[in-house]
Order: sequence, then structure tokens, then C-alpha cells
Amino acid sequence: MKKGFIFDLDGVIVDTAKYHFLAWKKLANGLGIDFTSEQNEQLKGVSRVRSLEKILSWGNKTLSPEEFSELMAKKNDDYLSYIAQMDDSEILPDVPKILHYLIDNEQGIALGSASKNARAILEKVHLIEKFQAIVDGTNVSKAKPDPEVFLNAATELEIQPKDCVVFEDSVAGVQAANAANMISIGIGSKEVLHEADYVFNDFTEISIEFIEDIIKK
Ligand code: B16
Ligand code: MG
Repeated sequence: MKKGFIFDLDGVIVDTAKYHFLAWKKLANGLGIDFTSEQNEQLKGVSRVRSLEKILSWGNKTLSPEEFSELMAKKNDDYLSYIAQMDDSEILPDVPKILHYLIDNEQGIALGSASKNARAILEKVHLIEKFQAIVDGTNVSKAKPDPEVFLNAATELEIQPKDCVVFEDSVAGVQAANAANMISIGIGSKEVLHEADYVFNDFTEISIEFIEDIIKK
């Protein structure tokens, strides 16, 4: 049976959270706001606009709309400079193994990411060709936990949501997958991602037998 496998990008295929952290920290510190790695965790899967709103609220700061747009652009410029050197070595362990198994077994493969930089990153790590559909921050109107991103991916794959499986590292993303009536697989800690149908620390813990069983379901 053909299933649709939808991958989040940041935290699932590559660890770009460390680059978002550097760029947000530079911005926050420039405004006199402290920014910790715990706070960065809370920005996982969250859109760029919402992330800046959260940082400003943590620091009790308000900005004019012009300043807000300027800082958003500055953050992205910094982020792009950090990811400029990315290559295949940044693909997280065993992601290619699972992708190749899915391709060999003629499964649907899509990306479902909040990032507006998703295509650029997939090109840098030479994975863009593996995806039959790419839904990202440039073509969704509602952010996770809204299911729009994953429902659009299912539509593009021409596979029913109930036959789709989502790999996600963020709580909002797991909630979006559940709201889309898809099988949710959390990548990260069980305590944080307890709403997911299954949770693995990373892809090295996911066996081919597990994927076979999911395909047969
Ligand atoms: P950008 P994902 C999300 O990607 C990141 O987890 C989140 O930290 C980031 O703010 C968001 O993309 C927007 O990214 O600034 O590149 O448009 O996890 O949904 O793949
Ligand atoms: Mg993510």
C-alpha cells in the first residue's frame, strides 16, 4: 500500500535550530534582551514573525512595524550567513537510509516545514530531488499547530490524510499532524512529545521493520 511520509525540516532532517539560536541571540542581545537555549527550544516549529513576537514579549519590548520588519530581515540575513556553509554532512544520522527505503518501496515523500528557507536548505544538503512535494513557510497561511501545512502536503501527494505519516520534532508540529488525522512520529524526547503516536530520539532508533509495519497499517 502507498503511504505519504511527510518530513518536517528543522530538527528532523537537519539541525538548523543551532543556527536559528545564534541569529535570534544576536538580535535579542542587541535589544538588551537575554536569550537562552531553553527559550530557543520554545521557538522550534514556530514561524519567524511569531518567534520575534515571543522574544519581544519575553523582554517586555515593543517595536514600531518598521523596526519589526527591519529586525526580521536582519535576523534572516544573519541566519542565511550561518547556513551558507551547510552541506550533506549536516543531514541527521540515518535520514538518508529511511528516505532511500521509502523511495525503493514507491512511497510518497513530502516536506512539511514552517521555514521560508526550506528549499534553499534542501538544495544545500542535496536532498531536494528526493521530495515529490514541498510545502513550506512560503505557501501556508496558518502556522502549526494548524494542520494546513500537512494537509496541503497530502493533497500534493494525492494521498488521503489518514494514509499519511508525519515526522516532527516540535510539539506544535505533532499537534498539527494529529489534527490532520495523520500518524504522528515524534523525533526527540518522550516527555516533550508525549502527544505523538510514536516517539524516537532520532532516526537511528527507527528500524526498517517499523517502517514496513507502518506501510502495512
Ligand atoms: P524561517 P520547521 C521552523 O522549521 C523552525 O523550527 C523554526 O525555528 C523557524 O522559526 C521556522 O521554521 C521559520 O523559519 O525563519 O527559515 O522561515 O521545524 O517547521 O522545519
Ligand atoms: Mg522542526
